[in-house]
Amino acid sequence: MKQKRAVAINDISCMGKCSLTVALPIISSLGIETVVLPTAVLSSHTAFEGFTFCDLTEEFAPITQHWKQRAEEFDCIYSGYLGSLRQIELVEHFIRDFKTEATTVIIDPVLGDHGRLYTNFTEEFAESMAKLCAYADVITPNLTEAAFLLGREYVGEGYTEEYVKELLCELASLGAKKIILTGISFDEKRLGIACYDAASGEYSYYAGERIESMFHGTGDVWASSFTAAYVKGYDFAQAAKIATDFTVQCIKATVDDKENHWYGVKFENCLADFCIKYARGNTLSK
Ligand code: PXL
Repeated sequence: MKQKRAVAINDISCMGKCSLTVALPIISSLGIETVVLPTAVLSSHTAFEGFTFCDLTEEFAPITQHWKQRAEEFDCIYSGYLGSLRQIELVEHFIRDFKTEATTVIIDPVLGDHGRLYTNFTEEFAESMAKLCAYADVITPNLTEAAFLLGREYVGEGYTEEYVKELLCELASLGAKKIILTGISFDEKRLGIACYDAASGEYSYYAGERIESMFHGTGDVWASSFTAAYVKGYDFAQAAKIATDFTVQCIKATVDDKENHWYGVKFENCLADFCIKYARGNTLSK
């Protein structure tokens, strides 16, 4: 019987626990084959000083042509950090070439956090990412990314649920079918996600415990565990809840050791639990 298979399009930050070094173990842990399409190799993620960056854009076409010749298929295309405008274009081509009726496209429009774009990103890049979102079944921006995707002012706190619903509707107008806004908080104790299904108009909010500590890579941990659970067959809102609970657990496993571990969470210590809780059930291709 066929195993479910996802392709993760993201960078390899050799050190720092984000992008592919997080996506590969987390998605694989639920029994899903995880094919990788690396967009760049960095010595570490960009929050480390002095990181190196080797762009892999030129590898994109030969790798994907090889897969195309072999008529490879994917149950899920999951894209994250993209290094250039050209790469956004190539991901668009990739989706056009490989998406079938059975393929779920999940785009995490990685752009920034805390109201600021990550190093090397521009507003033009954000505009292009907004166009890519039209190809997605699910997008998973945080509030910073939502603001840049929509060309709106960033509001990081003191917002209302009405404001969040307005953002979700505007994000849906970019063309994605389902939207999840991450890092949403309506009180000091809880932090969570707001989900919107454009077809049904259904809205839901789920929050976990808010831990007053910031770690890099938690967006990737969230998006990877969401992808794993969604491909596994959990529904949209269930998968979003699973990812939220897992991310909170990973932060809790790290918070006592923040001095040594500022660069990423100790998700490895939580993987066995994730696997035991969610790996059973439907892993077979449609
Ligand atoms: O976690 C998002 C991310 C992915 N890849 C690289 C990054 C970051 C965030 O800083 O620098 C290279």
